[in-house]
Formats: sequence, structure tokens, C-alpha cells
Amino acid sequence: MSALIEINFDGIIGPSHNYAGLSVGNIASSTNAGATAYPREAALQGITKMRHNLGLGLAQGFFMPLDRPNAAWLEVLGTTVGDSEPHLRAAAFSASSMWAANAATISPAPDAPDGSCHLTVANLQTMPHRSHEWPGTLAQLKLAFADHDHFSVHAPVPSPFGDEGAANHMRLCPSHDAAGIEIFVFGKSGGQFPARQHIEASRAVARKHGLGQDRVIFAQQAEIAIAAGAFHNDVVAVANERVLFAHEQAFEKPNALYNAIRNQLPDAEIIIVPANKVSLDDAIRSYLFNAQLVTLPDDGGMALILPSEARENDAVWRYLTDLVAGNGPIRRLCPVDIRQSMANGGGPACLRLRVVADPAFVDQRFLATTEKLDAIARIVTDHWPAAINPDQLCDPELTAAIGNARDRLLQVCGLTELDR
Ligand code: SUG
Repeated sequence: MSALIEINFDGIIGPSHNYAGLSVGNIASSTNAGATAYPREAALQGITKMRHNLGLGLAQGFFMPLDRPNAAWLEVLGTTVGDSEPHLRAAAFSASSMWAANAATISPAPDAPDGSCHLTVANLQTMPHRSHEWPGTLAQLKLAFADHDHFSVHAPVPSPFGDEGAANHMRLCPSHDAAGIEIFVFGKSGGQFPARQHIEASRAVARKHGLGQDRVIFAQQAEIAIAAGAFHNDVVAVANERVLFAHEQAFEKPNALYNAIRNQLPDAEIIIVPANKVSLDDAIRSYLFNAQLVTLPDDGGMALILPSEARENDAVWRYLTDLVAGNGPIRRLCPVDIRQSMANGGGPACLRLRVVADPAFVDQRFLATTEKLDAIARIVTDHWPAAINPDQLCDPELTAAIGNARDRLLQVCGLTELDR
């Protein structure tokens, strides 16, 4: 008998966290380019979010930060950390694997005809600093989900088809452990900004996961949403069980999508936030939709775990307080402070990868308890750099400190096989 539940795996924010302005089309990343980042504070904020979610009675896991700077990647480019051009060095240093929603696309076992939970690692090929994440991520997924009776971990979709993982994928289902429908959201164009998720990649993932035609919907992300800074669909929409919570301007053909959802899942509840209540700009600035929409245990209804920025935006907070005062499925608002990640465009939903699975079949080293989070927080407090400015990235002492910090974390988590 297996008990399938949703487990949220958060990326632990790595010791090289910095603001180099690497993501074109990500307004926060561009706005904060060159600012000083605080990796220790950033990682502690992420750990506090995990503790908060454990406290709500939710299952929590985590992934290790990848080895940065990625010297092997620079070597393939014929250079080194010391000699590379600044933009390549910054790309090699990025702590971007913290945003675990971009690690992979997951189709839980009830959706797949072979009864296996399928995971395809994302190639993230549109952004140079993210394009070299997948080998490290794949190594980690193969370890965490090594049980071949329950999980199938797939290699990335090949270039040139961009795949950004779960950030462009939503699942609707009567309950996590029941068969559902999977919505793959691709982009075609985003004005001056790139559309990162290509339809060829979405279709390839759905095929590799063996999803039947009746289980999948492909929907185009609205061009105006990408152009306004919604570089991933999860900046303007989020789904949980039978609820879709989305901005009115999230999709290119919203009515076609809503009709397809209602056809395939008549019980679906679609909550559309109108632009005259919350503008696309306010939605993107506040990251209201980059919330974790979760089902609370003990019939507690659903909660939105939101960035505190959502509370600070009057229009957004007014909308949300009215929403939870009504009779709908979303009953609770939980703001969390993850400002360090937010300043690079990563909200609560970006920091986590959702996997519906029986925790008993996951490598236990990746599952969180309060005690483990205490031990991780100690390592962070003692070894994560307090501050990094992007112009310090050529400092060999900083490189050594970052490597040492990660080594300590791998040791305390018993994951030294992920070394380098
Ligand atoms: O890919 N930011 C990430 C943020 C990812 C957010 N994830 C989701 N929406 N699921 C990105 O744009 C900024 C790095 C920098 O500028 O240094 C960055 O990569």
C-alpha cells in the first residue's frame, strides 16, 4: 500500500547567491543587478520558509545547492574562474539552482499509465547561467528518486527546445493521489523578452511521461504577460488539486483553456483575478501568484504561502483578504519573508519542486525534519558568506569559502557523493 502525498522540495539557497542581473525578462533580476546580496540571510530565509511549512503539517524536502562556481563548465568554454570574462564568471557563480521549480517537470504516478512517477530534468537552455544546471540537478534527482519501482528520472529534452520544468506546468486533480490533468504552458513570443518554454519541449515531456491525450492540455502563455515580466507561467498562475488561481491576462486564449479544463475535470474551480482589481504589473511586482497553493491537513482547506511583498501591495492585499473572506476553497494567507530570493525574481513557488509520492520511497536524506533544518541552519550561519557583491566574484578567497561551505553542508546531510 502506498500513501501518495505532495512533498515540496525546496532548493537550499547556495553560498554564492548574488545579484549579477543575468536574467533578461526577469524584472527583479535586472533591477537589482550589481546590488550586494546576503547569502547567509538568504539561506536562513529559505530555511525559515521550510520550517513554516513543516509547522503547517506539510511534507517538506530539500535539494543541495550545486557546486559553484562551475569550473568544469568554464573549462569546456576554454577558460577558468580567474581568467574568464566577467559575464561568464557570473554565470558560473549563479546560485540559480535554488529555484527548484525549474529543476524538473513531474508527472505523478496516478497520471502515468505505467504507474511510475516521471521526472524530466529541465534543460533551462534559454539563459546561459541556468543552462549548466541540469547535470548537477540530474545527479541529485537520480539519488533522491533512485527507487526504480516508483520513479522514472529522464534526461533533459535536447537543444534547441527550451524547457523550464515545473514553472511552466500545472496539475489539476480531484486530490493529489488521484489521476489528474496536466497543463503544459508554453510561450511563443514575449515582445522584447524571450519565451523560455518551447512547445516542442512541452510535448516531448508529455510523451516521455506516457501521458494520454485525455490527460494533457497545452496552453500558450499570453505574450503580454511575458512582455510584462512573467518569464515563467508560475508568475501569473498556480494550481492545486481542483483549483486554478490565475491572472486574467495569464494565457493567450484563456477561454479555450478554461473550457478544456472544465471538459476534462468538471469539478475544477477556476479563480480568475481581474486586471481591474489587480493589474498585471501589480501581480508581477508582488508575486501574488508565485505563492505555494497548498492543501492543509485535517480539512483545513487551502492556503496561499505568499511573499511578504504581496501584503505590502494595497490592491493585492485587498483582493486577497476579500478572497479568503468569501466561501471559496482558499481560506488562509501566509506571508513569508524570502526577500533575498525575491530580489532575483524567485518567490515561494519558485523555491520548491512539488513531487507527489510516498515519502517512504524517497531517499530519506532529502526529507526535512526540524532537527535537520536546525543542523543545516547551523552550517549556514557558520559558513555561508555574509555578503557578496558581483564585483567580488574574482576573489579566490571567496571561491574557496563558497566551496568549503557547500562541502560542510553535504557532510552534515550525508550527501558527500554529490561532491563536485
Ligand atoms: O530563471 N532568476 C531566476 C528566477 C527563477 C524563478 N523561478 C520560477 N519562476 N519558477 C530566473 O530568471 C536571476 C539570476 C541573476 O540575475 O543573477 C535568476 O536566474
